[in-house]
Amino acid sequence: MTKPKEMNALAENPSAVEVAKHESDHLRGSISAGLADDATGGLRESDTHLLKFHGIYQQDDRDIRAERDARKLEPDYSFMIRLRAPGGVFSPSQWMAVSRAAEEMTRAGTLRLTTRQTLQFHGVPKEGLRPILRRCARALLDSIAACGDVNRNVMCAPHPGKSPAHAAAHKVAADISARLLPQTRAYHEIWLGEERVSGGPEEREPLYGKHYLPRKFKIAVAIPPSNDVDVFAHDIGFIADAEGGKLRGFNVAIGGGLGMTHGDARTFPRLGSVIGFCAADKAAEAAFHIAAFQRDYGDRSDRKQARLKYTVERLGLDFAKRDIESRLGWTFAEARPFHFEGRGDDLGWREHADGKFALCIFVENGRVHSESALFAALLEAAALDCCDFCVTPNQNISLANVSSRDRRRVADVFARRGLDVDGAGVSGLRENAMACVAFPTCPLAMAEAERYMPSLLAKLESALSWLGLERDAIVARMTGCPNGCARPYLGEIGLVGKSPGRYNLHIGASFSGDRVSGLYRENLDESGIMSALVPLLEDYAANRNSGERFGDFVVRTGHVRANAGGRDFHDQG
Ligand code: SRM
Ligand code: SF4
Repeated sequence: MTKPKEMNALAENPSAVEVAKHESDHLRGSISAGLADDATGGLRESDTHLLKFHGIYQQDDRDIRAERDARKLEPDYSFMIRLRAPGGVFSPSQWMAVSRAAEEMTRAGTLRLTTRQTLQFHGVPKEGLRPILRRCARALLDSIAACGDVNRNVMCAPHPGKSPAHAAAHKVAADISARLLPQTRAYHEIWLGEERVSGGPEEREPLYGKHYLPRKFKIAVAIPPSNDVDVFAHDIGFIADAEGGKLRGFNVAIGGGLGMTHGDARTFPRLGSVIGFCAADKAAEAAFHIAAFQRDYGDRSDRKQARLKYTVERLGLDFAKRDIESRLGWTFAEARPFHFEGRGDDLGWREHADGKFALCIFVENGRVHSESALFAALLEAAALDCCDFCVTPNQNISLANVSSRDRRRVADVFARRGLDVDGAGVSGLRENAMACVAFPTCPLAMAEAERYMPSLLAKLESALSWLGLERDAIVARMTGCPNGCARPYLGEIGLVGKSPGRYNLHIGASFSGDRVSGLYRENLDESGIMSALVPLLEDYAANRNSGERFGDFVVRTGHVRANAGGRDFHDQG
């Protein structure tokens, strides 16, 4: 049997992040001292690694980086905070709190709905971190473990009121989130002013130990036939068996993940592999022990090989399954059949099983500016105190749990501002599109995404309209680098940034998210993207079979081969 790697790798050749964790006193490091240092707007590098475990990223405004550098000024530092919200649900008072915080306490003045169903604040100055986190805490919100080498925000098919199975699945997502939450009080001490008990018992992390996980860890809960959470993109995907509306349990998929590096064939997107079925009340325990397997066997010297997907590829799925089962003391049952149909949101009003209503509103790339009519309308709807705010995995917002009596009041808030809430004016392409943040805040961006995609879509929409495809749903995703934050390798069209204005074009993922795309053309500028895509769309309009999706069409007609991801991802043969 292979020996657990954790301490070996630490002793041999630990990465800088492993060293930072090792010396951090359970994620405290010297963050508090750094916050008190007003000679710089940033923090020490080792602390910036630890900060992520608190849901915070140090960033700088990349639009003005070169200019500041030329003037010998330090980068224009500020911080991004990512909240933790299992299943993406915020109460009306929480929505009001985060909206006001975004408006009053951030330089960006925006709320950013993320692809993993939570909210980010951008542009928080160093001295504003404690005040904003305290304001969130008063609204019973925190950013613990929203980032870092721990289990992140747990996604769940929105939203609890949709059916009894959704309610039960959200409870499971909340249980998983609680069970895998770090136990250290570092967050409470640093940000909320909790006193450390001196001479108390030694702090213990039953799952994470002193070194936490080798890398980020992500979990999603899907309820077929919708795969809106993109369940195969996660370290663990729970696929509900909810036939007849009752949650019976989950097929469990492990080892999914999308991030890769241009030019490094050792890195690749991989779809999660189903290892069996477990009862609903065993899901949190299963998640705990799958994470423990990754804790013990994940690579701690090379962060590019440290995700569970590489551990599974290196040790084999059978080994992983057996090891996890021996930790659990029980075995997974045989996987049950399941079927996914799509990943989009139902925009507009929908009535749900409990007789309540939900209004799902399109938010382009998840960005809500505080000066926009949408921001004001959402705030006013929150003040009515009659709906929950659910962030969807497509970066949209659903106002859920609305009684028939309150439906008119909520609708009026948007109608008065002339806002299109049923998505009638949004093309099928745009409705199913996502772009990651990229410039100006993301330090890893190589090209624009969120700021560029709307205008590229407008050009593609002109082509779609003369081809009669403007209402066709096509899943298109863009990222500013190959890390995959808007899940581009699961787009029927995926554009992945290479350098400013240049993108790799991937095509051929399935509409339901169970097949990744293949690389079709490299290093394209806008005219290259149009010249590559428009003929494909023309071919699709003229020659598709009845009901055939764009991703399936380009595979069937041989424009790209069906790609299973994993080690074969780069094999274009
Ligand atoms: Fe991501 C890093 C934004 C979902 C894969 N991601 C980042 C950072 C924090 C850049 C950094 O490390 O400094 C980006 C911050 C940009 C900014 O200014 O806000 C960032 N990721 C995002 C968000 C906000 C994109 C969005 O447009 O919504 C998403 C936040 C999700 C959340 O609420 O937790 C986001 N990131 C994803 C996803 C999609 C998913 O999980 O479903 C992926 C691909 C799936 C996966 O994990 O494999 C993803 N992000 C990455 C990676 C590559 C990880 C890897 O295994 O190689 C990085 C870079 C890293 O970890 O080294 C990264
Ligand atoms: Fe940044 Fe790359 Fe993620 Fe986009 S995909 S947010 S550019 S890390």
